[in-house]
Amino acid sequence: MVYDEFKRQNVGESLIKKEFDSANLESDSMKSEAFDSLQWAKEAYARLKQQQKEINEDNSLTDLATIDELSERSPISSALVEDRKDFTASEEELRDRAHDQQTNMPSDTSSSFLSNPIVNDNLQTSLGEFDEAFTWSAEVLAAQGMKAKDVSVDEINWLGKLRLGLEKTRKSFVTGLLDKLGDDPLTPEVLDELETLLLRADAGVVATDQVLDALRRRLNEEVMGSEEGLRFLKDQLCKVINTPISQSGVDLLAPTKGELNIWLLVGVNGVGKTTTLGKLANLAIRSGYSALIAAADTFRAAAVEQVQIWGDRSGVTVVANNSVNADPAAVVFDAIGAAKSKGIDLLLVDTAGRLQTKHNLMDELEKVRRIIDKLAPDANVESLLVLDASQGQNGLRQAMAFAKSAGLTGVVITKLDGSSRGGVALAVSSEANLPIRFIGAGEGIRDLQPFKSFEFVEALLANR
Ligand SMILES: Nc1nc2c(ncn2[C@@H]2O[C@H](COP(=O)(O)OP(=O)(O)O)[C@@H](O)[C@H]2O)c(=O)[nH]1
Ligand SMILES: [Mg+2]
Repeated sequence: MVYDEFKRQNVGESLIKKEFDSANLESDSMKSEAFDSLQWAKEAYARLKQQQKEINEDNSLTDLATIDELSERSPISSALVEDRKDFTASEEELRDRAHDQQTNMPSDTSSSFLSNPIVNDNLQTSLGEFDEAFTWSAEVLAAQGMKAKDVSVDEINWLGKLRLGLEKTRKSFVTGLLDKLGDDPLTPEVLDELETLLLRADAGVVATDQVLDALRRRLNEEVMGSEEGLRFLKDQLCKVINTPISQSGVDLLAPTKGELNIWLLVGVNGVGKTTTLGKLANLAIRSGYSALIAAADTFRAAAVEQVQIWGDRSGVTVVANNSVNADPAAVVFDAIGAAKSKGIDLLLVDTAGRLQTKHNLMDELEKVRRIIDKLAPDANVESLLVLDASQGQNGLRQAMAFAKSAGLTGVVITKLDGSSRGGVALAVSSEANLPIRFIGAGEGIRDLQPFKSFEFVEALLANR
């Protein structure tokens, strides 16, 4: 049984429904006297510790194992080896190629992972201490209705990472607000302050007005204590972010098994398209989907090499054309052919993002879209705009130029770690009216997760 990370399947449907039906439900369960979140956290920790122990015992064996032996033991490495044998080259050829690529790695890309053996990417992440970070993450998961027995180390670690990543936004935003608020009831002055803070965090005018209007209306009706005010604020933020997600009819975006799903990653240079594609390929393999990558950023030779390395890290085949300035649409053409003949679930398409020749770029994207529509009219096509959070609303405006050519269906926000403009998630939802699908908070292969507004808002407004 594979855990589907796109759907977060073990969590069950009730969780997602709850999040959408009423944002208040989570807080109710958190406040309920019968529910002891510390006890929940302890239970979850004890279970994970035990699980970790078993994995470590297993790993001490795998240290000595060859890749062939590994493939028998783990479904992920077996998919990796299968795919390689079947579709491209022999294990040895692949290693040689990976080695060549590593030595040719362009200096402007992250190379921190190059010293790691490929298989390491697929090992489970490790459990940290039972500390405040763990209990906070546990509380957020419990509040969404998750059972202590269903928690994974990945979910806990991700939430910790997200909270840490949003620290800069939080410091300039929430800390000021919480100081101002203290333990007193909400006042109109606090709301004025909140307005400034939201705008400064790049939440945009539309979302800020919407949230402030709701707060002012509520305040006219009754006095709100600080805790109640904060909960109401969180609910309003969730509401803004959830609007386009609910409208899309899809809570969490996942490929449909047994059908061809084509996801295009578009956006300006340097925002993290290729990195996101690499992380998505890994997420797909970890979740039991077959995947294929089309290296359709043909503008720079280094771009193809970069994609190839990401493909190798997850054992996903990359369709590329190494000739100078090859036609991206031709690469996509080949990739769709290969995906169809292999019955691939998810085809990920990397695209170019140079702005200097903006016009050509838009033509190029339109051409890619036409090829997809013609060759795979029944495919589930997603055109995901990749946005660098650290560029805030400026980045959003620039990126919206892609909307028409690429037929955008969703957004991936990257680099939430180290950005003070995390509020841009609100601008994306309210101004571009696009559902946020994934968020990236780091350069590692696991530093990308399906987006959940509740977790995002909890991390954004965490107390510390
Ligand atoms: N800190 C951080 N860096 C990221 C993230 N996503 C991508 N990057 C880095 O951003 C740089 C550009 O990424 P790349 O994927 O090549 O961008 P592209 O030009 O849009 O394909 C690389 O150095 C990545 O490692 C993220 O979530 N956090
Ligand atoms: Mg790229």
